[in-house]
Amino acid sequence: MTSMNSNNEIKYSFPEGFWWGSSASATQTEGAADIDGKGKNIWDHWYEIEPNRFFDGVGPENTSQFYYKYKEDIKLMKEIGHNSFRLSISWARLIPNGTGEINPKAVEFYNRVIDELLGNGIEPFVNLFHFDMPMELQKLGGWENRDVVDAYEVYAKTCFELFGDRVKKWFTHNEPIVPVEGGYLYDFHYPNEINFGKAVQVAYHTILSSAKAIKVYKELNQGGKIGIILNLTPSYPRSRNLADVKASVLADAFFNRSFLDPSVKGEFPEELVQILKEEGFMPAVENGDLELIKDNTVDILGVNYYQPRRVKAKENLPNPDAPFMPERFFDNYVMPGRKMNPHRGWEIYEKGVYDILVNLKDNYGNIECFISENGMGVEGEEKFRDESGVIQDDYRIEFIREHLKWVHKAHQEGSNVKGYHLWTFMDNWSWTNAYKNRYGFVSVNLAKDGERTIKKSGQWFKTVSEHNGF
Ligand code: BGP
Repeated sequence: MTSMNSNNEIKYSFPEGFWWGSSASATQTEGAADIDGKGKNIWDHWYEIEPNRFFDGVGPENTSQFYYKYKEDIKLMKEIGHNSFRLSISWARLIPNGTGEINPKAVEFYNRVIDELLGNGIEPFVNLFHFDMPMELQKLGGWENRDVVDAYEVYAKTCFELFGDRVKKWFTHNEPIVPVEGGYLYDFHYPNEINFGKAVQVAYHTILSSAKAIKVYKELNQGGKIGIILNLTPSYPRSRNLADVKASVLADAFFNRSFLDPSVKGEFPEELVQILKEEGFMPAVENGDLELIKDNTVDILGVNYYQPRRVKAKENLPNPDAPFMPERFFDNYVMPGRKMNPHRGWEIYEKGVYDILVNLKDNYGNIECFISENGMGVEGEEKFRDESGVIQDDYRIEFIREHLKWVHKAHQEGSNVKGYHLWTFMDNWSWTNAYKNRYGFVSVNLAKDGERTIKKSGQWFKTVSEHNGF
């Protein structure tokens, strides 16, 4: 068996109760985007006005049909050894206008999903926001507007009150830096602006919203845990030359510590604050905000890790007329000889996951954490399907196994890491990339009404979960 060494022994054994599972998000899996009272979110809207921005012109209307097939899907989760699964609630499904009336059909749906998971011995980890701002709130400026922070607080409280009797792991945001980057710096999320000042305000309001949701959750005393999920891509310098090291420290401050420090320590990285002050980009902060952020930090941290970021000192002086960007302080660096996932064009650097966990142990109070996303996207994965219909994804098994070895080592050295969730359970719709890159343990055949088939990696994962190691 691939999961064991030649003596059939478990070489990498994980602590009792380790969370084995996967993660997903509402907009990427539910489908049913326009029925049963769901309001539009920014993805529905953007697709309506610019379908050409989406791979193969495929939009979010009917993604993977989890809304209809959740029973079948949860059965498959159980079959491949899941004891936990992360999903997100669609804000625009639950509260179609973002504020105001609750959609009873959505309450029914999420109740059924939560109960079905629990009934199958799978703990639901529920995330409140995965890139999907309700359109009615985006019309007001989305996270640029402080009223949206208040609307989010009400939405979060509604979710805790409706589902918190059964859901004991909550997350306020998934990769909150991504809507900042996509929507306000690099043009891959709606509203497609390039405006550093707005990016900072959006980031600040997102952090504030997270602290407010944490406060509300604690006040309700439901006995669970609440955290945030961050993509903590480490920034490695090209060399030990001071200029390269400085470039990596600043890249880290912009892309990791911007959310990590306020979420875990309740404070902002000094280097970043200094740059914002010097360049005139400090966000609007109200009295009491900083205390609120300080007092309401996370209990638990989800870590998403796909690939490292490598940087070097700038080769050229920045153009003073160009819009202000974080890249004013570093250049991206392509390391010669790096290991690649050729099917996605991303570097594979397994030790990165260990470096993140050690950093959390040494510099963030060894906060309780888990790997909330890690995974291997493969374009054109159908070509790996054999005659029996199973995708032979040995490359994914190797990818997961090699990362897990480093997670195991970090745990041996004292990291407070509690689980591993793959991105993702089944192939899903991934924003502008739509169904281009496949990540699932389970394949979804779009030509056959979304037919599900467990991949070889799903079968392998079952043995890992059963043995709590490999
Ligand atoms: C992560 C997101 C996921 C998913 C994944 C794969 O950053 O949290 O939502 O989209 O990336 O992305 P892609 O399909 O672009 O390879």
